Amino acid sequence: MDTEDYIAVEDTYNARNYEPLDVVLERGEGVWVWDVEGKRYLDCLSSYSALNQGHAHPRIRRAMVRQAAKLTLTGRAFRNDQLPLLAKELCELTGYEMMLPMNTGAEAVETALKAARKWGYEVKGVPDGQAEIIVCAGNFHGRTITIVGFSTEEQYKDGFGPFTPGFITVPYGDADALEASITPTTVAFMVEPIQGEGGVRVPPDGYLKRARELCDRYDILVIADEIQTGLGRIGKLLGSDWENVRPDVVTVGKALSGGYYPVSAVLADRPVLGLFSPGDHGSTFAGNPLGAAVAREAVKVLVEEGLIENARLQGEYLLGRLARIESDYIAEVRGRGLLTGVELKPDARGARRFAEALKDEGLLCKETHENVLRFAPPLVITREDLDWALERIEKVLTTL
Ligand code: IF1
Repeated sequence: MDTEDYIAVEDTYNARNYEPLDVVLERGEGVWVWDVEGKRYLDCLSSYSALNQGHAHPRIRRAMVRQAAKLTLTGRAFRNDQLPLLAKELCELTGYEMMLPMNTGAEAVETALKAARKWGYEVKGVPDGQAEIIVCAGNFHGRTITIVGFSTEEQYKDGFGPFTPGFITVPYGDADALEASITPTTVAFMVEPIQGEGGVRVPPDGYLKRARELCDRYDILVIADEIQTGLGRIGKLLGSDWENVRPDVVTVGKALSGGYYPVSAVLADRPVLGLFSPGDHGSTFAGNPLGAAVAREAVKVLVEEGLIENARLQGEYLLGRLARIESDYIAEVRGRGLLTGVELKPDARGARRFAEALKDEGLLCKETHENVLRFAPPLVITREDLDWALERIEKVLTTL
């Protein structure tokens, strides 16, 4: 079968909830992937930051194969020898007292929202059923009905109502608007250190610190959704580290998987996660030994191979080079670490055609919000590979 054959089969049997580029991949290694025709591409999406360690990292594969041969799933009715070690290692690395494992990012976010509401009722004393959580316009936190209910992207909501009450939306980056929206029943403020899908939007310096101060003053939990910005993506262990802000609750996912097996988690101290009693919450695969073994190795690789620092250094270089591209199409270059976006002017007629042209040049990236090209390669990328990518990005942005 060739590319067209695979596309025809997929489009016959698979729901069309994505519009992928017409490239059919069959192998990946590091920053490179190969399609079924044997053509090589540099992956500048990293599966939306789930491949920080690169494709098919050998250490993580060995950890997965070794555990797969021993014990893959027990159900949380019993204990296993991997989850305790993941919990300890993740808590020691991030400085939180407890973690609660889930599978996908959306599940970690839902868990964080449940924890915040429970804390609001049992600790803050908010009357039952009246908890409010403040979220940001332009957010992306997942695709469940509760989460899309507080999205400001109409398409994510269209046809899926009615939605969960108790969410207030404020403009991203505006601490005054945040303060104005706080009420006596506000229990949490959830924020992404950088809005990925929102178009790689970086908030004003000091925004997270101001939000932290406001939440301290009004006894409100700060939930940082680090599912995309965390685990090295923007050049720090957690995105909120850039402002030395310590959220009360952190969600992680994506790269916790090492690109092998979905693992997500909520991190917080005992006053929050200690509120869960047996039976309050759960999930069939959450905390399974296979995922825990993979996540342990995925985190070790991030730290031991210096990928967080590499993301910071290579990201500075990438942003600097992108900012110097002289193209009439470019409206703005923004981002941090290896989460970067190039916003195109309206007369560029949308980012998709540039992503298609870059594919033909051997570089895979994703357009977001019509006119932003997102460049987010695996954190293992070298300066040489980055130059290879930049040569093609510059060519397409100056000649299309
Ligand atoms: C899609 C992008 C979108 C996330 C943050 C939670 C989740 C995500 C900050 C949910 C997931 C993915 C989902 C995927 C495309 C991608 C994405 F921003 F990363 F590019 F959509 F906004 N918090 N983001 O970014 O995690 O349940 O997917 O494991 O849904 O199209 P998940």
